[in-house]
Amino acid sequence: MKEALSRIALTAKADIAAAGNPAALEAARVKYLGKKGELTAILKGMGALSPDGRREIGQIANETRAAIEAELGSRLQELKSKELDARLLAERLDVTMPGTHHPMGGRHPIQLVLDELKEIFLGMGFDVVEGPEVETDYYNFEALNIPKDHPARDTQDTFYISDNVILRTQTSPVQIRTMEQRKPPIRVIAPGRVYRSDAVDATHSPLFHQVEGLVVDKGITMSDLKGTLDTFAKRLYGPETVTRFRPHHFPFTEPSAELDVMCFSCHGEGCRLCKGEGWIEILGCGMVHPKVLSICGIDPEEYSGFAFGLGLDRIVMRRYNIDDLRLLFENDLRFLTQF
Ligand code: 2NM
Repeated sequence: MKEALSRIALTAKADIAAAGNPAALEAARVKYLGKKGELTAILKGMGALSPDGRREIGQIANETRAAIEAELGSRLQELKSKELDARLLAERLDVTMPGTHHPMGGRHPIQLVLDELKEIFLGMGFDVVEGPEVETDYYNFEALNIPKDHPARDTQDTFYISDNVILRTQTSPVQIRTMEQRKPPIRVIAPGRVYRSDAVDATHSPLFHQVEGLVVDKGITMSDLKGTLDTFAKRLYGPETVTRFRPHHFPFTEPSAELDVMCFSCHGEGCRLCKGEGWIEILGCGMVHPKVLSICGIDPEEYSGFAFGLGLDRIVMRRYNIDDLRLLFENDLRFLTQF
């Protein structure tokens, strides 16, 4: 029995050392100390021994058991700390590593300038209104007193979806809808995308942006138009800005004019920026035609109004010194991140 015990001590020691994980270690424990274990079998067999033999073997058996338990305990500690080391290694976090870069979006230059224009007109008591980009012939042309034979209606110039449905060529239909829906006093600007059948080049695009404005009330005159638009030009380009109104023609206004600002680069001398003119055209305007007011259900005997329209893209190009309109529509981040 002594021999059996020392053999058990040796094989147990080897099994415990070989156990690579807690489950294997538990199997080793059961193999030696479990109810049907090898050491347990020896203890059970001790009944057949003499009292002296029982004392002797019992002592050795207890020492063997204590030794196995001690080895199991220290091996378990060893396995646990190995497991922890492995986890720490696997989950290692290098807090000095550079973080993941999440690029921030920014506003498009067209939006930046539009926000400036909105701020100026909101400050003068205007509302911002919007309307559909797909319009009917009626709102885009008919209600604006644009006759059937007007060149703007040519299929060469306008995108037709059907005979009566088109992509709007200006944001004026939004002003018409506003006059139908609101009672004067009306003070609105209508910014948005507009479409014309143009080939793309450095100064033309089939999609561009307009901001139109409309004021209707009792006693509105050309002086209100001039004062409002001169103030607008000074807020946009600075208080030293000099403006002039030139007579023009639009079917939907009478009288009509164009507003120029004196070239801020050459102060009227003529240079590259103003193409030798000394002045830069910034918008078209006029007193709303009485026919247009009537069509919208507003009595031209009681009310009058003025309206204006400007091309946003060209103002953006001048503001940021952009020489090619296409840059505004290509969405190249190398360009867009400069604003
Ligand atoms: C312009 C120039 C002049 C204009 C007129 C109207 C409306 F609806 F009241 F008749 N809306 N926009 C207008 C007037 C637009 O763009 C160059």
